[in-house]
Amino acid sequence: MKIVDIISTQIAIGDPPLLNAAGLHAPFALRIIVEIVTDEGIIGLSEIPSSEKIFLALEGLKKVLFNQDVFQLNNIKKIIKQKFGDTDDQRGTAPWDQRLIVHLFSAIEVACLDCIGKKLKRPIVDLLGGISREKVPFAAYLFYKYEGAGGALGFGVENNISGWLSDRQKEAVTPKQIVLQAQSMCEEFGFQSIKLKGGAFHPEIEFESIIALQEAFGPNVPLRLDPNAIWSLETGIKYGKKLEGILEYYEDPVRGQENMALLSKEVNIPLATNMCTTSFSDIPLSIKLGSEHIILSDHHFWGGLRASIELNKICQTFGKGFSMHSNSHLGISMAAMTHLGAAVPHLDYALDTHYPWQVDEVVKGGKIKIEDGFVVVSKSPGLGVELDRKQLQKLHKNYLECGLKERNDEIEMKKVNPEWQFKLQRW
Ligand code: GKR
Ligand code: MG
Repeated sequence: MKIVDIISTQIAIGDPPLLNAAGLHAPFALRIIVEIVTDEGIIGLSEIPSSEKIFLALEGLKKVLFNQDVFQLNNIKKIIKQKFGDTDDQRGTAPWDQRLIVHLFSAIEVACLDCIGKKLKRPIVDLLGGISREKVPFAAYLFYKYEGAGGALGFGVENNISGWLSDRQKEAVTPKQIVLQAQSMCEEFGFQSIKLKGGAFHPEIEFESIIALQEAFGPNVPLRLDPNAIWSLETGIKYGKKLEGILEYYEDPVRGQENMALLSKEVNIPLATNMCTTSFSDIPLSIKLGSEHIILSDHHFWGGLRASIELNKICQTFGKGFSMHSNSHLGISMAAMTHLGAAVPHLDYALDTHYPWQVDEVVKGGKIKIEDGFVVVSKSPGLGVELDRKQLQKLHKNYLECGLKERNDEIEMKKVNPEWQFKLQRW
C-alpha cells in the first residue's frame, strides 16, 4: 500500500487560560491533523502539536515519501532521517517538547499504522503486540487557571451550561478552588488519580493545594504534583520532605538529570519526568545517576507508538515505572494514546490527558468517552476514529483567524502582566 499524498491541516482548538511555569495558555492550542492518502484509497490519520517548523517539514515529506509502502516503517524512518538529519534539535526549556524529528516520526508512523490497521481490519493495539488491558486508566489533570473558557470567548464565559462544562470556566487560584475543580472533573469523568500542574504559584500555595486535595479525597486517591522544573534543589527538597507519604509521584520538581538524582537521594517519593529524561539518548545517564523512577512517555515526543513500546520495555528492564505525558489535544491523539496504553505490558499508573479541557473535536461522533476514569480501547480497524471534515474546516478557519503560529505561554502571560518573565528557576 503506497503513499500518494500527505495532507497536513493546521487547526486551532479552544483552550482555557491555564497557568504553568512557562506562563499562560493562549485561547487556542495549535495542532496539525495529518492524513496519509494511499493508492488503495485508504486514508490514515494522526494528530501532533503544531508549529510552522513542523508544518513546513511535513510539507517537505510529501515528495520524499511519495510511493513509499506504509508497511515499511523502518525505511520511512530512514528517509525522514536522510532529509532532516540523524540527530534531533534540543527539546528546549519549556514544559513541552519542541524537537522536529520525533514529531515527524510520530505523525507519519501513527498515520501509517492507521492505514495498516484499516487494511488488515485490525485495531492499532493489535499491531503493537495486542491487548494488555481492555480499558486504559487516565488521571484528572488540574490546573491553576484564570476565569474563562478559551476559544472564541478568550477570557469570556459561556452561560446556560452546567456541570464540568461550566465549572471548567471558573477561576482556580487558591487551594479551595483547586479542590472544587477536582471534584467537578472527577464527578464528570470518574478519575481515580489526580495530578496538579504546579510551577505557577509560590510552592507553599501548591503544597497547600495538595494537602487540601488529600483532605477532600482521602488517602486512597493517588496525587501528583508537577512544577515543571521551576524549583531550586533546595525548594524541591524542602517541599518533597513535606510531601513524603502524600504524593504518588513528584514530577519534575527540579531541572535536569543531575538535580533530579540529587533530589532523589534526599526525598522519599518516586520522581517522574517528562523534562529530564526525554529521549533514548538520555537513558544511559538516567540509569547511571538514578535521576527518576518513572518516565512519562508521549508518542508525539518519543517518535511514535512503536518507539514508546520500546521505551516501556526499557523502563521495565531497569526497574522504572512508565506513565504518560500529555498536552492540549483532540480525539485522534486520544485514540492513539489509548491504543498505546492498552498495549504496553508494563503500566502501574493512570495516564495524563488534557482532554477534559478541550470542548472542540475533530472526530465523528464527538468526544471520546471517559468513564470511571477509563477509556475503552476501540476494536475498530486502525485508530478507530473517523475525521469529521466539517469540524476540520471549522478548526482550520480558527487557525487562520486566530493569528497564532506557535505556542508561546510567556507572550500570553505578558498580555495579563507585562512585567512577567519566564525563568529557568523561580522558587
Ligand atoms: O499544558 O501547560 C501545560 C503543561 O504544562 C504541558 O505543556 C506540559 O508539557 O503537561 C505537561 C507536563 O506534564 O509537563
Ligand atoms: Mg510534566
